Amino acid sequence: MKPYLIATLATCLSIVVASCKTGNNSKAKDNAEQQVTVPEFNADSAYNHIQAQMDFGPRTPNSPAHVNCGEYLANKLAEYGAGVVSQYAELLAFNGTLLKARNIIGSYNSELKKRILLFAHWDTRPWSDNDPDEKNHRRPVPGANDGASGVGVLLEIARLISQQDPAMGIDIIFFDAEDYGASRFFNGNYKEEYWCLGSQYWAHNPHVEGYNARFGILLDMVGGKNAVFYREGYSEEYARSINKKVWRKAKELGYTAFFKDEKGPMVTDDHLFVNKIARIPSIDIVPNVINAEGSSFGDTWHTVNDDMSGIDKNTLKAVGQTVLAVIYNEK
Ligand code: AHN
Ligand code: ZN
Repeated sequence: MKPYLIATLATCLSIVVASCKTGNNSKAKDNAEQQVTVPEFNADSAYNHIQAQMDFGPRTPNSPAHVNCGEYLANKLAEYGAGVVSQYAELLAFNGTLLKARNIIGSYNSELKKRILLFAHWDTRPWSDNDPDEKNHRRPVPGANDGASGVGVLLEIARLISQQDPAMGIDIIFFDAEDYGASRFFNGNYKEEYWCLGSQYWAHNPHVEGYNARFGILLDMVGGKNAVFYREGYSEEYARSINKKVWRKAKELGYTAFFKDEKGPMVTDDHLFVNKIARIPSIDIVPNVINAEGSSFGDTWHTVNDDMSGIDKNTLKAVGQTVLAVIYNEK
């Protein structure tokens, strides 16, 4: 055989070997990409984030505790590596009160177009008007579950994101003035727009011009004992595939006792306005007690008993781990 022919054959052979290797490598890489590791949600840490908010006292809008807790939450997101923006607005409540409101937004991977929005309300209700004792109706709700729990779970998620980068951009919003809806002793007409003032403001004035996200998840009252989460009604209407995704993941992780794969009632909550006004398909993870008397948010809802004794780490874990698995598996 002529020397140049041998050389040509050898070259061809090495190219075949090389491309063969490349083939194997890219297959191995594909497999590796499918198996993301999801961080371990720490329910003790989430619980401590709830306690820290409770230590300020009720976070009633226009109170010093509200101002101080808002500052604390913005600093906490910054400590966990988020880019933080605060939106300040004076929002008009149903009774004519001007609320000095602050939406607190923490962003990760801000340069990415592919984003997930996670949100919860951080204010607490000025009136415990669902308390069995009428004498308590004008006292503020402590807001361990109704307020602090969603924020506590999201702060724990922020802490974990700071340690391990997900493939998606993530925005965490703590909405203000969600729970200032008309009280039982208000004599006017009921309007659902009296609730969720902070999220309505943000939906009309997003923190980034033209802001969009693939989907949104609202966490509301996600720390109660024996909480059961049904696929909420508006979420089914606006973001059915996201409900499916979340309830499927919860089942995979063994949390079917908390996540019941059945349709639940419609709840006027921050996600409604994120859906209707900002047009980001969003779901609400919110508990319901459904029995012969109808449906409710449980015994402590809008009562003076919504305190730390009603918080269960098992519920925090089920919700936190499910949401983490959803966001880390998205690409
Ligand atoms: C209504 O009661 C109309 N919506 C429940 C929204 C809410 C209040 N979430 C927490 N507190
Ligand atoms: Zn409430």
